[in-house]
Formats: sequence, C-alpha cells, structure tokens
Amino acid sequence: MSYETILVETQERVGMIRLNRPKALNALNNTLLKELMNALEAFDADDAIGAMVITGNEKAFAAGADIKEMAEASAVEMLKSDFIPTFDRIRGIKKPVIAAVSGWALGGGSELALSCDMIVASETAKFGQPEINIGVIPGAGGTQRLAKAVGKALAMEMVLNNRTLSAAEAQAHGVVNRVVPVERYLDEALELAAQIAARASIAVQLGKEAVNQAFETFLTDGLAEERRAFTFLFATEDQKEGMAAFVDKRDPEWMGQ
Ligand code: DAK
Repeated sequence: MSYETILVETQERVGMIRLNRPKALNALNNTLLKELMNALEAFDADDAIGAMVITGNEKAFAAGADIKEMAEASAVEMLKSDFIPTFDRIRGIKKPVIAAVSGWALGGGSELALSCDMIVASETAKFGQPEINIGVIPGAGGTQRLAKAVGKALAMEMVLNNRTLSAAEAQAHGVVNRVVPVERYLDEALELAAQIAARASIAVQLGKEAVNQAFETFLTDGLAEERRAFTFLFATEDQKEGMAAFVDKRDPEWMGQ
C-alpha cells in the first residue's frame, strides 16, 4: 500500500513507520493520522510482524498537530477530528510500539511518543507541550500521561509555561528508555524492537496489556488482571517450550501459540 505522508518498511519481524512531512516538521494532519493508524493496524494484524517502530527524522519526530489545518476549526470539527479516535486506537495496538525520537516531539508529537510503549531518544530530542503558546492545552493525553510520567510539578510547568524537556531530563524522569547519539537512535530502536519481536508473542502481548493496566486501574484490579494473564499463559505452547528449554539448557523455539 502506498501512502502520502508516511513511509513504511519491514525489517524481518519489525514494522517501521516513518512520519514523512519533513517540510512541516512532521506536523500531524488528518491524512497523516489516518495513514499512521492504517499502517499500525496492518502491522498489528500481520503474524509476520512482532513489534513496530514509529520515527520521524533527525530534526523532528513531530512538531504537533498541524496548526495550519486546525487554526480555523470549530469546536464541533475538533470533536469530530481524527485525533481522539487515532490516539484511542494506538492504545489498542496489541504488539509493542517503540517511538524513535530525534529533535522536536511537541504537542501531539510528544503525545504520540508518550502513547507508544517505549521511547528511544537521540541526544537532540526535545519533548514539550507548547499548546499554551497558541491558546489551548494538550488534548491527546498530554496532561494525563505526562503528569503520570514526570509528576505534577514538572507537568504543570510544561503545560502552563511551555517548559521543554531535554533528552537527558526525559531519561532522568523515566519518560524514555535510553538516550543515544543521533546517528544511533533509529538503529537502537530497531534492535530493541527486533529483540522483543523474537520473543514469545502471546506473553509479549499480555505483558504489554498488564503493564498498561498499572496506569489505568486501581492496584487490586491491575493485580487481578496480571494474575489472569499469567495463568492464561500456562495454556500456551510457548510456556511449555520456554520452561522445557530452560530445563534442557537449550534456546527456546517460539511458536507464537
Ligand atoms: N503545524 C503546522 N506547521 C508547522 C508546525 C505545526 N505544528 N510546526 C512547524 N511547522 C512548519 C512551519 O510553519 C514551517 O513551515 P513554512 O513556514 O516553512 O511553510 C516549517 O514547519 C518549519 O518550521 P519553523 O520554520 O518554525 O522551524 P524552526 O526550526 O524555526 O522552529 C519549532 C521549530 C518546532 C520550534 C516551531 O516550528 C514551532 O514552534 N512549531 C509549532 C509547535 C507547536 O506549537 N506544536 C503544538 C501544536 S498544537 C486534539 C488533540 C490534540 C491536538 C489537537 C487536537 N483533539 C483531541 C481534537 C494537538 C495539538 C497540538 O499539537
């Protein structure tokens, strides 16, 4: 399938999506959001793919929603826009999604990165919620995911006063998994994705769901969900294979079932 605003490729079991509106610093317009979602869902449905990477370019992961597209929008048009459904659907992707971020990750771009399961950042990455500069606030999870990630005080400063986070600060606050030189960030993300894609896929899927529960439920509900997922894995071939391989002192051969 060919796209207008993204580039899509596969590297063995990893699906990679590159946001590709470089002249607009990868601002997220409606076409890009639709295409991104279609590509993510196509990879999610493909048994040959085990993990995904979303990236931009060295200068910008994404500089936010396309301000030129939304400047004249009415409240009703914004309510009907693709932003909310897209971000809800990203939450529903079953396989791990890693953001490889270099340069600007602002507004909806920062929210997109925070919606991914992991972030590999280049040393030049900058995360921010500058919506206050244009008279609004984050609308795709920024106030919520950011506050959970960096704490109330810093989230307030970011949302109310456009404080940006450097890559090193983002790492110190647990927002990103690792920070690497700009020449390495994409390869590092692809390698991490390849490692996870080679693992027992049902356990990976349930592990992702269970960790997400930690941010969305009370502890007792999350623990119950984790216990159900853990128990269910004993109905999979991969659990039998994984434990037998340990006992036999050999590498497991995952079947994804
Ligand atoms: N939208 C449209 N175009 C953008 C853009 C954006 N967000 N960011 C950059 N561009 C364009 C610039 O207009 C410029 O285009 P030309 O003038 O060349 O045609 C080109 O990209 C290069 O940008 P600059 O010349 O400004 O580059 P600089 O290196 O000087 O500055 C910058 C880089 C990232 C600091 C600057 O471009 C900037 O401040 N950009 C805006 C960042 C921003 O405010 N982002 C937040 C957008 S609001 C929703 C939920 C969420 C949202 C929307 C709806 N719903 C629930 C419905 C999200 C909202 C947002 O993200």
